Amino acid sequence: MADCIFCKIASGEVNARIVYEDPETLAFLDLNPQAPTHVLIIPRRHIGSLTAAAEADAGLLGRLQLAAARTAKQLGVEGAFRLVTNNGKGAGQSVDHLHYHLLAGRKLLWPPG
Ligand code: DGP
Repeated sequence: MADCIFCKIASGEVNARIVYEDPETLAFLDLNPQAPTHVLIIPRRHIGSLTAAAEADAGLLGRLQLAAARTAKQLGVEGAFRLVTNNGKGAGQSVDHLHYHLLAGRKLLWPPG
């Protein structure tokens, strides 16, 4: 998607602090961190949101979660982290490219606000 900031990060056109990558997924530091560790995990291919994912994306969705777990281990936060996606504007989604937030390094309240 030409005007998608996360597609531009995935293609290397826009810089980001990448902490994990494989052929299908990418993890990079959030520009506006909400916790000491705040990483975004995205598919390289554009999918607008979780509800935009198709049956054929099932494998990719699983690999995104494995990428998140690997990233958590790499950053030493595998014992306590939260993985969350905001789906839709009403839930706080501001970038229309599927992404999971990996948050760690502080007390994480439940329920989230
Ligand atoms: P959400 O509100 O759930 O759609 O989360 C989008 C996140 O993306 C938000 O926490 C800020 C982050 N973000 C937006 N633009 C950029 C960018 O250009 N670079 C990086 N690293 N993060 C970005």
